[in-house]
Amino acid sequence: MYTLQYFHVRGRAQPIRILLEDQDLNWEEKVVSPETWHQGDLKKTCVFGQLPALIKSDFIIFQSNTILRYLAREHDLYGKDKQEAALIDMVNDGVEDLRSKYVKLIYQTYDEEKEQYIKNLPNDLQHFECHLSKNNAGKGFIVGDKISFADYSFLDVLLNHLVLAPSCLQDFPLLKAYVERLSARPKIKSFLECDAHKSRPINWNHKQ
Ligand code: 6SG
Repeated sequence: MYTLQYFHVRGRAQPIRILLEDQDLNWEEKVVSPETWHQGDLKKTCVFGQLPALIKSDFIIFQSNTILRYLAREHDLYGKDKQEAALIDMVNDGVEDLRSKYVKLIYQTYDEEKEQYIKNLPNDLQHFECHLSKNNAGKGFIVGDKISFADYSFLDVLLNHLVLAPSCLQDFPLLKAYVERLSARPKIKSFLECDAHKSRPINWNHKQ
C-alpha cells in the first residue's frame, strides 16, 4: 500500500496520482491542510521542507520526479532497456522544463505575462510534437511500445496547458490525439471524471 501525502491540489502530485490510478496500484491519499502545514512540525520532517511524499510502510521519499522514477522501476514503467530508460529520462526532463516555466507563470507572473506565455507556447510544444512523431508515427507512447512514467508526467502538463490555453494543441495533431488517447484509458478516464479529482484546484493560488 502506498500513501501519497500532499495538499488539496493537483500540483506536483498529479502525475503520480495518474500513474497510481492507471496502474491500478493500491494507494491512498493523505491530505495535508494549510493549518497543519503552517504549524510547521511536518515541514521539519520533510527532507527538503516540501511535499509531495510517497510512503510505503517505513520507507518515505520526497521530490515528485524521484517518486515517479521509483514507481516506474517498481512497476516496469521505465522502458525495455537502458537506452529507452535514457530517452524516457530525457522526455521527463523536457517536461520538467516546461512545468517549471508554467509554475513560474502561475505563481509569479500570471497577470503580466500570460498572453506572451501563450504566444510562445508553440515553440515548446513543437519539440514534443516532433519527438512524438518519430516514435511509431506518433500513434503510441512518447517512448517505446509501452507506457512509461514520462507519459504520465507529459499528459499532466498538457492537460494543465489545455486549461490555460484551450486551443494550444490545435496546430499539433499528434499531441492532441495523444492527450485524447491517454485520457481515454479506462482508469485515467474514470479518475479524471471522479469528484475527488474535480474538487482539487490545479494550483493552490487558484490561477490556471
Ligand atoms: C509546493 O514545490 O500546493 N512543493 C511545494 N510547498 C510548501 O512550505 N521539487 C519539488 C518536487 O517536485 C517541489 C515541491 C513543491 O516535489 S506545491 C510545497 O511543499 C512549502 O514550501 C504547491 C502547493 N502549495 C500549497 C502550500 C501548502 C502550504 C504552503 C503552500 C496552502 C497554500 C498556502 C498555504 C496553504 Fe500552502
